[in-house]
Amino acid sequence: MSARWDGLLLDAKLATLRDDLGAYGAIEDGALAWKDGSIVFAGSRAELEDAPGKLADRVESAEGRWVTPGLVDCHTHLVFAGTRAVEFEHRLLGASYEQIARAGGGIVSTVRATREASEDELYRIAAARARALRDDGVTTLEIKSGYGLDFRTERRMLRVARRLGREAGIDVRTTYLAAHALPPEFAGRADDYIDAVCEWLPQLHAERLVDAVDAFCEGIGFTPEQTRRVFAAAKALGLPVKLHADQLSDLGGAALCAEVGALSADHLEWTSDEAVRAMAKAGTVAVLLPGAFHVLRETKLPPIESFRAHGVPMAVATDLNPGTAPVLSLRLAMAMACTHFRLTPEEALRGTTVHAARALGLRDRGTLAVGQRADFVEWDVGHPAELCYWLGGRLAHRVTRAGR
Ligand code: DI6
Ligand code: FE
Repeated sequence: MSARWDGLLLDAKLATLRDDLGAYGAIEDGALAWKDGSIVFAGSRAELEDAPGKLADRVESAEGRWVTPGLVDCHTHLVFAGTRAVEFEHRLLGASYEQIARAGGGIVSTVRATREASEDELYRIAAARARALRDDGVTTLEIKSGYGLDFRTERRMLRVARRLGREAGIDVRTTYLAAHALPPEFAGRADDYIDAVCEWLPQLHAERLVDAVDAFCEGIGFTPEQTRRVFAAAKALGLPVKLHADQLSDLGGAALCAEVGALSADHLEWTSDEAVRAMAKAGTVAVLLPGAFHVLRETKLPPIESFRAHGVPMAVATDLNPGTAPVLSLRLAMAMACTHFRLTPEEALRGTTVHAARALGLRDRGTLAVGQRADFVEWDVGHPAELCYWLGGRLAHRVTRAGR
């Protein structure tokens, strides 16, 4: 086997996001090389030990572009049928998200449409969304179930997510979110439904369809007690957990995440300072979802200052879903994290790379460093802050995943 690198990119400004360097972990006269899908060199060009043509089979120029790690969207619900555009209109006329949910609309209306869709149909719809994300820099994507709420449809959603991972040019991590809402056939019997959710999990896990387990812990979702039961079922199978926590009220979801060692707690608008301290101790990532905050016209901000003060890593994700976040661009979520939550553009970029990877339990991506996966994006920008500055459009010049 040749010792030469597969590829070498020159004339690149690297935003490595390594902590040991300055802002953005920047290396302005940078070179990036990879072999067998992993980064083998990420440094300044002057440190290359030989002529580029001798080092690598393929040498290319980034033409002075900024290069970042591939973006990671660590919280999406992108497999679903139908839209909720009419519900959007109703909300603008004054109905609240909770009122619509309690009246049998909301999540349950997407469940009806998703149950009716075939696997191929769901795949086709979802692939278009995955493509939109990938084309603007996303190389790793988390996808939740949760619009089936019965065994067959939860399974179908997870199968579609797996197929996206095989065929859509993007890495996919799946999350089982059957505890998302109460399906009509279980009306008034939430505890029985949670029994069913826990019973379905081992079968889906045996089919290798589940990488993690999530729940919606909320007044219109499930109680902390019910959430604990779902987490126990996950733990019995050795699966990591995460949670939709403290989005519309403080039910202690983030604190529960810290207690059980969850990968992440997501949303967190109502999270208390005490819970933030517990998250810091436990190493739980705070996943911020400014798209849902924006669409629901929320005013209660997540405790950003407190996350900073206690060193809780903040990730940023689209939450791509038909109800609260029809967000087809991770960069747009980054922009909203800056404008609504006052993250700096560098924090937002760390939030969709190194911290997002950590929210998925992935240590092999999220920075440009030797040994990391060769997932990277060449951007048509003059400064990395532009990634958060432009609203919409497409800035990714080229997206490389595992060196290809
Ligand atoms: N929180 C969310 O933001 C999504 N699910 C959840 O538990 C919204 C899902 C939807 O409205 O369809
Ligand atoms: Fe969500």
